[in-house]
Amino acid sequence: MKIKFEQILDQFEIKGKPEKIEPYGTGHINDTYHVINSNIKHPDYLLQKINNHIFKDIPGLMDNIKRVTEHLRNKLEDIPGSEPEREALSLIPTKSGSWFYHKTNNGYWRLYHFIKNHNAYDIVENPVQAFEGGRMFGKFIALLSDIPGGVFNETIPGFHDINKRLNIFYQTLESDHEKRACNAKPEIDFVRSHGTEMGRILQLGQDGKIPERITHNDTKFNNVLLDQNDKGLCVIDLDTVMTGYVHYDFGDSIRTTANSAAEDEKDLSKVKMDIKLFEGYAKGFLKETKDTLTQIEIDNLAFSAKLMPFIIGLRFLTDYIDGDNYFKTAYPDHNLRRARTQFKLIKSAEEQFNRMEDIVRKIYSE
Ligand code: ADP
Ligand code: GN1
Ligand code: MG
Repeated sequence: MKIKFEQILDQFEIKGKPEKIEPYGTGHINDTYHVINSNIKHPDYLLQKINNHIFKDIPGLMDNIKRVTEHLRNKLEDIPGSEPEREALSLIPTKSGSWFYHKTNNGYWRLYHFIKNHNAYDIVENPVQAFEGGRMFGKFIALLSDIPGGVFNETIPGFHDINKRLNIFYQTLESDHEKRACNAKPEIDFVRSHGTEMGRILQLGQDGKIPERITHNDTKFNNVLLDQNDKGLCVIDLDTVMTGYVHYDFGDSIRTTANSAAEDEKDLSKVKMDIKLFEGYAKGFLKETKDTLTQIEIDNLAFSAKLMPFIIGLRFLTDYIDGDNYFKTAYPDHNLRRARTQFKLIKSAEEQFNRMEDIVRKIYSE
């Protein structure tokens, strides 16, 4: 069905006149478009069709985003030298005063200011970029630590709950309705042999040994924008901001930041945990969070760099076996390839784990 962009944009309080609308970015979940304004005096916009197969409570999700963006803007206004308009996402309201537009059979749409002159990286090139990413995601947790308004809406129930993810995996494997499990034997064995050890963070949380925090929960490196000089600019993709453990954010970032190759690299010999990138990210992240985090949280940061590739690799593998219903894919075994890179990254982390732990300890004690 052809999308009637003009009619959708007309619902929002926009300035100027849209001249061009182009698909934008490499996200796996929402449909994203850059709306280019005909008048350069007015801003460009970022239009998104929110994935309502994945997010079942869009009013709740948008309420979370409104709270987060407003709080960040307020905090940034008090930090000298900040540019709140560029350093926090800003939603454009609809003409009827809502933060999203919905029409039956036409999906759910939201509009942000487009943050111009940014860099977004699927692969990190050097430890300075890694540091900036770490600093931004660390600052994000720090700035949200005093957000008022109570509990967040849980936009995807049990999003990083390892037990739930394993249960879904084993159910999907049992049904194997696409007859794909036979193509993924080594990956299935990897899950079987690693599942138990991956319960550690959830167990620490359930035992009350690590605190719940407001976390981003989708901290892959292309979800932070850097400026044109590669200085950290803005944390984006706020759909999954909700209660979590700091390890979810640290580990998910390391998964993409310190992987020397792309998330879907076919040549597994290129996939490694790059220790310099790990160190760069950890330095940036701890610069912003080390006064807040507890000793047990710190002690488990390096472990989270195995946990998050496991959880996300498990989700890619589950989606592959299930017939690719969740993540956007570009070719038939795309999700299997993605799962393979995650598991290869874990193997590389296992080989260097003592060093990773030493690095975290050293940065923390400096
Ligand atoms: P998804 O959930 O599909 O990953 P994102 O919210 O991450 O969607 O957006 C997809 C891409 O769009 C991002 O990776 C980034 O490149 C770009 N993007 C998102 N928000 C903005 C914004 N406000 N300004 C400029 N670019 C943006
Ligand atoms: C999705 O939305 P995006 O592309 O930034 C996914 C993450 C995965 C990631 C893997 C809501 O992130 O959980 O880690 O793909 N987001 C959601 O690349 O499922
Ligand atoms: Mg994204």
